[in-house]
Amino acid sequence: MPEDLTLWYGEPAADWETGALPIGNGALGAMVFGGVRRERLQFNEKTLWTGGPGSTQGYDFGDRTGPRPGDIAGVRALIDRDGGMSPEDAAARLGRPRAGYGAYQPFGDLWLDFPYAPEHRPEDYRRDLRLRDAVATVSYTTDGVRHLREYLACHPGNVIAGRVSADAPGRVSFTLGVSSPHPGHVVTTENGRLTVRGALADNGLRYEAQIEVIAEGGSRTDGAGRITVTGADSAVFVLSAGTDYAMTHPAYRGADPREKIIAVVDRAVAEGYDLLRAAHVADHRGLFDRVSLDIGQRVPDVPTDRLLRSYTGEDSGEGSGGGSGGDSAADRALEALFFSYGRYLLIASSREGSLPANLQGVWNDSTTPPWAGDYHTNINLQMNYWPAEVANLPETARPFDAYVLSMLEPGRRAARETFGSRGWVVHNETNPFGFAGVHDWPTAFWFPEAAAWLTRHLHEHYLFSRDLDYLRETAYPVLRETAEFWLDNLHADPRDGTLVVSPSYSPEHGDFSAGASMSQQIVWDLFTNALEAAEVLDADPAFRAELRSALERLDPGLRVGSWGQLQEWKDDLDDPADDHRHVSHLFALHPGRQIEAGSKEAAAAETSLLARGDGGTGWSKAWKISFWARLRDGDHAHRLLAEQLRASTLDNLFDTHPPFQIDGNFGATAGIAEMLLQSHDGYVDVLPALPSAWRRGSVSGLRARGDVTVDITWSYGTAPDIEIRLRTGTGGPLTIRNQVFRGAYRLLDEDGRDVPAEADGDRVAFTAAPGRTYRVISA
Ligand code: FUC
Repeated sequence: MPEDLTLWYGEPAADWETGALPIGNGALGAMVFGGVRRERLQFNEKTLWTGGPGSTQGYDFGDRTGPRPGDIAGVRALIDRDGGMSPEDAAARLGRPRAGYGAYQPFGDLWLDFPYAPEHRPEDYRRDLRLRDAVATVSYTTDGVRHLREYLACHPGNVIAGRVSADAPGRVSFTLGVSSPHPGHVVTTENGRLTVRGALADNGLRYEAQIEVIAEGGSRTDGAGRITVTGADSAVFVLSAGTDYAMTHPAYRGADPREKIIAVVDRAVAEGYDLLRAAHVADHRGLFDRVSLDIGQRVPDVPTDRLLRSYTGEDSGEGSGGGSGGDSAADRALEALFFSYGRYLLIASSREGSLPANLQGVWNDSTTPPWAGDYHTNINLQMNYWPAEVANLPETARPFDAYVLSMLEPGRRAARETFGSRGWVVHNETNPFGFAGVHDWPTAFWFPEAAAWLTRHLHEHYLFSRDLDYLRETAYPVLRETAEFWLDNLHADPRDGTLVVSPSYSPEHGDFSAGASMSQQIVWDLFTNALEAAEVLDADPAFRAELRSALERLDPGLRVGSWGQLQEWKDDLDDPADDHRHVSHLFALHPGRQIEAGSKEAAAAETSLLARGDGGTGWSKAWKISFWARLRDGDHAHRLLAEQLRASTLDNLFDTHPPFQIDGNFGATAGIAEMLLQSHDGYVDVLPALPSAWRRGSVSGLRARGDVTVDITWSYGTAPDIEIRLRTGTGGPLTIRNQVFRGAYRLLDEDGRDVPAEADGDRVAFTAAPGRTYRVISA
């Protein structure tokens, strides 16, 4: 396990978005600035939202005022007649202004003021974020004394904690205060504990944070809204925060947070910082350490902002370790760090017991964040969870499941009232208050396919884990219900009789039409997954028959157009000069599995991708890494990763849309995993898209569908040298693909015995026993 997975800087952060460093435990998050005279920790609690029930603007989940089944049929008829409809016209007919939708809110700021004179200059300043520990530190020397602060967000304890220390006794002095951007909040101080309490003006949501300061040696005094530590050897603070939000429809309110927060802070104080820290590091490493990646990196002794600025993405040649293009081993270090950072951020922003990671994970400093800091479901929320399974963090996706399940009830009502159908629906974007309706922004209000796209994640969890109870009890019921929505809503295209989605809108691009490729591909994916799940469970034969016949009539949404492109719409309308950031019609390539590498549709997808180019927003580049990986073009995938690092990554390695939007971090981590391991096509594809810049390396702990954990060590010199270790869970038939099977190799069991296998070109198939380790080595 490389120890050097650290982001570090030689100065305090000047800016929240680009410089401060994130810590989080899923529910709580903080951005650490690392100032010397004035430290700022801007903090969040993920349920602090305006909008929803009780909003002064009024709130109706988006459904009561939404379109009616008749409106939708009317638009469908017009599309049948005219072949399409402009987004403006569609929005005028189907959209409705939205009220009380709300936005994710910052909670407040913790300030630590240190009594240094203004002209004071610290020496040897450093702040960092150690990804393996999930601890942020700030250190500097002043008057010969080394000062150290560290901060962490502990999931087991549900607190943010910090420790301020010095290497000489009695040298720790500061005043801690708290501020909140929300009018009407009240701060009180008692026995070293600050309490911030209030209710949001918009919706009455109650919030509270408590921060206790404990000094070792010296003195602690309560002031008005602040606590001062003087002459201590060290001091610790613990903070917890919460709201009376509950993920329960329709009220979305639970108990006042106070009692829980008191208990949580009391417990943390009683436990003490050392135990808290140990529990935190153990908990974090239990997840983080499962995967490690070595792509030939050598971490140079330069701060991360400089590492980023000197990044070229180039491969300066075997063994040279540097060249005209820059230091390639340093480039590899940034890439490996970026991969691990995505895993770190997912652990920090998505843990059981809170909402899923939103557009900014859990970190937000604005009362009017971009896109409300919400759950966009036409790519963004899904992308957040792409790394969860393959990068061996399935626990982080449980908040996603809980959220999807919580959307069923409001989503059913929206399906019934607006579509007159079974199933459930959610569109382009949603909030924590069951918003299942539409708004009226023409290019981003209509996307009923979102529910199916969300549901595929539940099915994927089964594929990776082979957890039949989960499939039976959690995934399948949702798959079934989502499929029912589309069984009720598909429309026979009068042009050719195929079943199409109509009205259909390829996200944020072009006109409304019938049967846009992405719509069709998502429905294909949903029906195929639901059918597969029902077969595994041997459930619902009549439903299976219905799905099979619908799949036969379904327009598959895969058409090769006049310039060899994969068509985005049923009609051949694609413009080869168009570089729009959404490449939605490649859903079938990734995350879907309808397009197989090497097929004519894959070639068409490649033509489309080349035309769209290597630009785009942060998330767009991240998605393209996975597209190219699925096309097995490792160099092009790597080029997109390089584009993302060069032009869509901030100094704190946050992805930028712009502005900061976390989906690209997660999408890039998933894309890198996709370059190293794929398993969507019924076999474990080892190093399917290895770029030439990663000639030598190893990765361990990635997960493949079929409940398999994979470690790979490779070296491509004159002859490829590879070792693949597969650890099986449930076992069963297993097929592995890699170039090694074309040459001399051995497949061995744990005792070093050859395993009988069937070889076919670049694949071997064998039956794996449960809970065993198998090894493939090139001979
Ligand atoms: C989708 C994208 C935008 C942005 C927004 C949050 O609508 O098209 O680029 O990422 O989500």
